[in-house]
Amino acid sequence: MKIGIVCYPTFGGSGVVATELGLELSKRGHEIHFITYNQPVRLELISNNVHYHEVNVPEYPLFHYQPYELALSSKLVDMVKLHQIEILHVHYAIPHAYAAYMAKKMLQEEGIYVPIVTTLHGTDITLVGSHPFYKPAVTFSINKSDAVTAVSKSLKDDTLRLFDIKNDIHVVPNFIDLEKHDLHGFTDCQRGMMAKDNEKIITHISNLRPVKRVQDVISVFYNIQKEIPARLMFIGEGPEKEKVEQRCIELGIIDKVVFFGRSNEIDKILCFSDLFLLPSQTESFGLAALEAMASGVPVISSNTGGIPEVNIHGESGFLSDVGDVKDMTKNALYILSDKDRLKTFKDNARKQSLKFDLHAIVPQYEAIYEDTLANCLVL
Ligand code: GMT
Repeated sequence: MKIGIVCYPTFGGSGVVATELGLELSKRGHEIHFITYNQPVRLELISNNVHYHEVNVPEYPLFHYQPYELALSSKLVDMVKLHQIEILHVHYAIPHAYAAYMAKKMLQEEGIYVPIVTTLHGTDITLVGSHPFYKPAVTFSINKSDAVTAVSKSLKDDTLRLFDIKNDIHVVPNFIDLEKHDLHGFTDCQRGMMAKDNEKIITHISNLRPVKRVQDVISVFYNIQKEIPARLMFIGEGPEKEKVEQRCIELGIIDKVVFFGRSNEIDKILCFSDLFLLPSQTESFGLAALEAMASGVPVISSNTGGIPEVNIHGESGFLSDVGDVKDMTKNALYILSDKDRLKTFKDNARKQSLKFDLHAIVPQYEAIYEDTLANCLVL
């Protein structure tokens, strides 16, 4: 199949999922065309059947806001025609589903039919999409998609609760390339460079937005390091970064915290981690938690959204109410304070991640593409 993938090219989970999906589909013989405004961060390899087409939005003094949707729709029309793309898979509804629908209508005028699969990722439904400013356009573009998927059951339920949806929504969970996190094949785990032998390594990865509640990460870590020697690894950049640094200085723990910024070496950092913290306000899935678990790192998280579908309470880690720093601290210390217990939680975390093996999940997307194409031939 010739598949066009539209996504955000940034470090966010939706872009990561879209990129990993495209790369795996290309290995399975499909021709993949990424269409976005920058080369996706995890798209290191462009090959015979992986292509990248940049959407450019020229600046013009009249525009207070650059019309990205318009440029994207036009690019989609051009790329579908040039490369005979058969299906468009858009990740994150805003504005991708809307732009794809416009492209589809323009192409129909020329007798070309290209169906759209929309994958809902999280805040395109919860925090942003359901805002009255966007809701009518998001509802319309979900209903006009030829197939819709959500990355968790919780996100599907939220979508049906918040919008008037006429379409079926398929739950296709996020996935992980377990080989990349293969604990035995990994030889470059330089723990000694990051911490002393007696120190536990706690990790948090996110785009440091308010929804991630990074101040709770600091609070939990502060409590942990009062009881046992520990260091905190912070991966990611975002609007909360300065406040986080300032708080670490105020609490006198800045020398125990390492800020990696936007790192492409997530697997190396997770390799030497003992515990992962994800205290988010809302989280449709929690891809970062899955990546941690695949590296054998137990997760202390909030029990919001789709996280309970990923992190199993008392097995791969623990879940607490949003903002319950005390409970998160108690659970973290319970796991970290006993060597054998830590080993059990690490093994369980890895075992739980096996349920999200990309070899099991990617064929679900292929089946949706095939059904969607077959249905549109019937129409
Ligand atoms: O929705 C967002 O906040 C952005 C999005 C992203 O691009 O990072 O994150 C969402 O999609 C991820 C991939 O499906 C999920 O793992 C995240 O849980 C989800 N974020 C939220 O729901 C806050």
